[in-house]
Formats: sequence, C-alpha cells, structure tokens
Amino acid sequence: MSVEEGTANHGRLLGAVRGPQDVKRMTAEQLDILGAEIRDFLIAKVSRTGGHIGPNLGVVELTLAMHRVFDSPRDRLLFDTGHQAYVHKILTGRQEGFDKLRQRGGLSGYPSQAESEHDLIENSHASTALSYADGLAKAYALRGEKRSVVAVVGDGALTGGMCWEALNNIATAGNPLIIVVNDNGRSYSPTIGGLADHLSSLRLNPGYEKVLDTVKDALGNTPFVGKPMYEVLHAVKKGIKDAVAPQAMFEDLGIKYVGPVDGHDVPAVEAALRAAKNFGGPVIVHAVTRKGYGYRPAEDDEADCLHGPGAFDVETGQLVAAPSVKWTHVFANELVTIADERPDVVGITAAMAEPTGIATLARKYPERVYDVGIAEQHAATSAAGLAMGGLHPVVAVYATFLNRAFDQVLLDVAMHKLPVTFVLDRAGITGPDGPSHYGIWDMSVFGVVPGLRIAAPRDSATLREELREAIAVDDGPTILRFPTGTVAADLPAVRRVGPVDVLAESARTDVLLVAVGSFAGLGMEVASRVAEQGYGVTVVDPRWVRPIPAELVELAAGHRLVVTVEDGVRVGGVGSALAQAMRDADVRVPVRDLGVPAGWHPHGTRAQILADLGLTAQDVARDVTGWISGLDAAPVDPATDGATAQN
Ligand SMILES: Cc1ncc(C[n+]2csc(CCOP(=O)(O)OP(=O)(O)O)c2C)c(N)n1
Repeated sequence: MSVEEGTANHGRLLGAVRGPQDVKRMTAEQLDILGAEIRDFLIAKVSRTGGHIGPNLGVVELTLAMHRVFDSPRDRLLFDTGHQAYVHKILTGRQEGFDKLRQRGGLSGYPSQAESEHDLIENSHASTALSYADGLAKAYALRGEKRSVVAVVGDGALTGGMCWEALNNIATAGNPLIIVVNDNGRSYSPTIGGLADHLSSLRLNPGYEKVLDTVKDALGNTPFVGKPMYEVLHAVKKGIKDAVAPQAMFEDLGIKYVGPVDGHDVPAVEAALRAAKNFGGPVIVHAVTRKGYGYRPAEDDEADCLHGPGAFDVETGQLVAAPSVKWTHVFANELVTIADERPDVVGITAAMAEPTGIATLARKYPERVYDVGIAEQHAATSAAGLAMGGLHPVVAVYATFLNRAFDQVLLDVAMHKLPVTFVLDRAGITGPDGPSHYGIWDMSVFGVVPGLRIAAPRDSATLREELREAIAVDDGPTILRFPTGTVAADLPAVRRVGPVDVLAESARTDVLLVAVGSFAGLGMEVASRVAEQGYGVTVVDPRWVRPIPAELVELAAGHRLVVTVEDGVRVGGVGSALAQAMRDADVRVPVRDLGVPAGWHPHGTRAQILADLGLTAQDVARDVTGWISGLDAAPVDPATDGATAQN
C-alpha cells in the first residue's frame, strides 16, 4: 500500500511506513494522521507488553520531524538513555516487532544495533548521548565525511554531569552537531535543580509566549488533551519569578540556541531542525513537549506520566498485574521506621524517588530527602559530605546505576571511612530491560573497596534486619542489595553462626551450598534434590558477603565440597572471593562457583534468563550431584541419611 492510498484510510497510513523515506513524502495532513496512528499503535502494543509509554508518546512529532529533516542511517540519530526510541523503531521498519517488545527474542526496549542500522547507542544509562555525539562529530570532521549528528536528550538526562562535560567540549570543538533538548519538565517526576529552573525560565521569553499559543491551539484540535496541558505549562511559566536572559546559558557556552519550539508541531520542529542543520556548528534546539501526550491516563498520572509501567489497561492506565509486596516496599517502610528512631538518617535519590521507595521517606520527612537529579556520582560524594556533617545518608539507586559512581564510593566515601548506606534495588538479573539494566556487577565491582560491607538479604525479614545492621555501621560504607519484584517468603534460619544463617543441614556434611541473597530458596530446593541422591547438603545464607565472614570459611572447612550460587557475575563474585579467603586460610576444600557468566545477556523474563544461564534448582542440583559424586564419595542409602558414613 502506498502512502497515498493510506490517506484514504486513517488506520492504514502507519502500515505503509516501511522506512524513513515514506515519512519524508507525506503531507502535513498525512503527518497529523500518522501521529495519531502512532499513538494508537503505541498504546495498544505497550499496554500488552509494558514499556516506556509516557516518554514515547511525548516524542512522536519530534521523531517524525527528525526523520524528515535528516537521512538516517547516514545521518546519526542518537537517543539519550534510549527509552524514548520506540517511535524511531516504528519509523525504521520494526512495527511487527512490537508484539514481542521487551520479550525474549523480541524487540529490545532500547536502541539495538542488532535490530537495525538506524540504531547506534545501546546504553540505557542516561546522559551519555552528547558525549557520543561529540566523538562522532569529531570523527566525521577528521575523516571529511559530511554527515549530521543529532542527539535527543531529555531535561531529566541533562541533570547528569556527563552532559555538561560534553557541552563544554562540543562548544570548544565547534563541529556541526544538533542537540535536541526534549523538555517535558520531568524525569520520572518533575525534574529538579537549577537547570530545570533555568529551562523553565527560558519559557519566559517572547518566543515561548508564541509557543504557548501554538501549543494551546494544537491542543484544542487534539481529541485527548486540551486545556489542562496549556494550564500546566502556563502555571510553570507564571511561577518563575526571577527571569534570566533567555538562551544565555547555552549561548554563553558558545552553542547556538533555537527555540523554544512546540515539540508537538511537526512543521515547527522541522523548521528549527533545518535551521540547525544549515548552521554549520553546534546548535541546541529546545523543544517543549508533554510526557504522555495524547493519552489521558499518562498525562494525568502525577507520579511519572506512565514512564515505564508493566502491562496496563488501555481505558484506565491501571496495571494489569495484581499488586504484591515488593522488595522495594519492605525497604521503604523499614527505612521510615528507622528514620523515626534516628533523626540523623537521611535519604538520597538520583531522580528515582518512587521507583526506589525513597518517596515513602520523603512523604513523612520531606526535609530529610534529597533528589539530586540523574547524578549518581554526585549522590555518592554528596552523601560523603552529609556523613562528614554528622548524618547517615541512605542512597537508594538501582544496582546497575551505582557502577557509575565507583570512584566516588571508593575514594570519596570508603577512603574516608564514612558511614553511607547504598541500597541497591533491582540487583541481579532483572529481565525485560536487558543487558545494561542488569544489576550483576555490584558485588564484584564494589567487592574490591576496602572497608565496604555488602549485605544480600534473602527475604523481607532479613531485608529489614540487614538494613538496620547496615545503618548501624558507623565506620565505613555499606551496601544492601536485593532483586526486583515480589519479595520472597520468609525463610527462617535453623541457626546462626556469626553473621551466617544456616538454613538447612543434615548429618552428612558433603556439600556446603552458599546461596547468596535471593538464591536462598533455590538453595533449599537444590539441597533436597541432592539429598535424594544420598548426599548431605548444608545450605547457608552468608547475609554479609563482603568481607567474606570468617565463619563461612570455617564452615567450608567442615565439608567436602563448597558450591556458591549468586545473582551476580562470577568474575570477582562471592564465590571467587570465598575461594580466595579459603586459600588464604589454607582450607583445601574444592570450590565451584555458580553465577552469571561474563557477557551481555539479552532481555527476557528473569526466570527465562536464569534458566538460560543454568541457574535453576534443577540445573544446579545436577551440577552439584555431578561434582560431589566425582569426588569419589560412596553414595549412601538416603534412608539412613548417611549418619554412619561420614568420612
Ligand atoms: C544513569 C541513570 N540513572 C537513572 C536512570 C533511570 N532513568 C531512566 S529514564 C529517567 C528519566 C529521564 O528523564 P528525561 O531525560 O527527561 O526523559 P523523559 O523520560 O522525561 O522523556 C531515569 C531517571 C538511567 N536510565 N540512567
């Protein structure tokens, strides 16, 4: 079907788009229709799979304009963070893939080179696109290639320090490069900080008055939205008292500024992009958009404009999954209880107050919570300052994002022996967000930090307990790490040896199975399967995995084989650290360490990925049985539980 035929049938215009060239040929009227079809498509598909619906509804027109003005893939379109690239995927031949968005074997939720030549940056960590753009523009200049480089960056991502390091360099280099600031005033929640205020103040300039009018008109013609959006923008505008000279910030840096433009007006964005393209140096195009635009439940969602929900009901925007008690909730509630008792406890979030649970503390003690923006490095060192000032900061971030702040944790916090607790949510294999969102590096990376203690709770009781223990530490940093999803049922210990919980034991001490954190349940199942083969397994949860507890080494010495299983990379993981501690103590029991192999693991559900990696009870039991039987043990009759067969 051609684009022309598609005009006759509004529902079919999108179906005719096979690549950016089809969008280039469209009339303004067709583009309007296409925009509406894309929204319907996104809502229909993402409501079934879950995903970043709010951000993508906000960039429909922006992305259309980009693909009309530039020639991807020759011109490079870069999406900071990459969660807002669905429309780009739709326009670059990947509509069919949306049925399996973020599912195993299906489309990634982020740009992916394996999917398309139109994708470049796969990293889903924020605030990197301007640096990639700087490098690309330099490379094309040196190689004499005439290609445009366009980076889309949100006002949220602009709170990340890397953006400012990049801007500094981009301005100095002076290469042609276009930075589209997608300013919707929000990260998850409203973007905080001086920059956000400044962007708001830009809205005070006369040009912005025109944008407001245009947005008002456009909204009047759009079925789902209307007055409320105009009022919100207008309220923002009126709320800012201390206007600074519009554009000054960027132009002082030496970067041309175009805007603000109504980011939902394709011709307006196109005109700005064409001007920027022809300028021949670095240009910022400031586009004002609305997160969740055109879909009432997203626009009205005060928490995060449906930033990245699971599957949801199209009519209401409500999640389909039944609510359950998550690890995050247990942490959030216990933190408030501790904060009630300890006025020195304060919280820090890097633009993720709700997803990390810090918002619960903020609701009770707003003056004791700091949202620092998407600035994990700053969060760590600011926490160091808070600790130096006599407080105990709790920095709540997703495990994958603390990687950024390694040097800050190492030197700014640990070297100064400061009591800062880092709470790492979404640790381990997380699932649909794929490789860059897996929280599998923390135990290895931060395991090398002297004086840093790491706890991995197995259930809600140990989460609460270990959080208290962590916050009680006053001579150095602590990390508490737990996975995503519904918290595991409480698994009481048989006894405790030092910090180590013994979860199961038998008369026969063949195998010490060290089950780290959330793998405790798996450890119990493995033990009963291996017991069926006649071997005795002691299952322990070390609770504190760094430094390796001396008691764990002593327990290891009393067994014939040690097997560790952890939800993190094997390289430098708990298993390898335990083996080292055992060597140091001259304990010569063999150790087998199970965990996540080095590599980039694709997206899927957590269960699917763990199964792919052989981290199921069945697989681990088979491994353990094979290893222990290989040690030449004579299996015994399970009926006697090996009581007389000790050797
Ligand atoms: C380093 C890092 N920290 C946190 C996040 C989690 N995160 C994903 S999107 C987002 C908000 C981004 O806001 P913005 O750039 O304005 O884009 P929008 O979603 O509003 O379009 C955050 C905090 C991340 N991706 N990377």
